[in-house]
Amino acid sequence: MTAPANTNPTQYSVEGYCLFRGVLSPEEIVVARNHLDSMLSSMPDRQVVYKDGEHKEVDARPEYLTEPHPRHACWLELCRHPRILDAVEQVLGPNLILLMSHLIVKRAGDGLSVAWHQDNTYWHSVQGSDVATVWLAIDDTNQANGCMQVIPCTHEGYPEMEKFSTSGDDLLGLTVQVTPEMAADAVCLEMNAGSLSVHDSFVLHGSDANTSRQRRAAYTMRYANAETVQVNTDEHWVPVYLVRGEAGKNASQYIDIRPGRALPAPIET
Ligand SMILES: O=C(O)CCC(=O)C(=O)O
Repeated sequence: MTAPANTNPTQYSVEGYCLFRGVLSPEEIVVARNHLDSMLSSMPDRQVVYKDGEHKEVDARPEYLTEPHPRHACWLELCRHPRILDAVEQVLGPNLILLMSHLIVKRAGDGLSVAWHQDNTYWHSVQGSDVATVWLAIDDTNQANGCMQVIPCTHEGYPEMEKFSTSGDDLLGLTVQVTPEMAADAVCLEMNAGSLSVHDSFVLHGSDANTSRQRRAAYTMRYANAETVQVNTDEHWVPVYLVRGEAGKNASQYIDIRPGRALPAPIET
């Protein structure tokens, strides 16, 4: 496969997100889906999650499969997949670190919504604005099964918005205030499995519950520009990995998994 074509090369800086279609082949997606299915089959009954601004134990749900990459080589390998990194490089530049990842699976007919939010306000160990999330579709995703939605251009000026409790049954338990006029501008990021979107860590985004008969699974991988973004690795809850280019003065804080390097042994987090 050739390098992914950005559907609109300037869209990321102007609107805060962009799409790359057909990045992973159908065969690669089957492999990822099989790994996911095997994780789902061994999910515990209870889970500690970060919700309503605190860590709490809840009934386990497949929306909360956080940080699989340090524990499973298959997900770490995906985080350094050359075609995924080619897409990230187009928006963040050539020097890239991997900060976090999260499998978000909305079961058919029972998938949690994700209230409007900005990512950056959840990541206090990360300083800087050149931070982006790759949202890789493992299943086909559309409005009915709760595809992600973005409000374009809301990253402009990099405002940090206040969070409020939703008191509802949603993934985060928190939201920011979005007026009906702002919500009317939202764009549904419908795509086939193997395609991905990239969104800025300040842009407003969220998704509806899955009320359809089709599962919606996605793998989110969070990257930053290694030169302009600082990570307090003492406070950060998972290792930070150098995946492409140079890490500069912070190199000693990161695990080097650039092409050709062996992956480190899986760790318990
Ligand atoms: O998967 C979703 O619906 C929301 C994803 C999200 O909020 C994120 O990737 O930051």
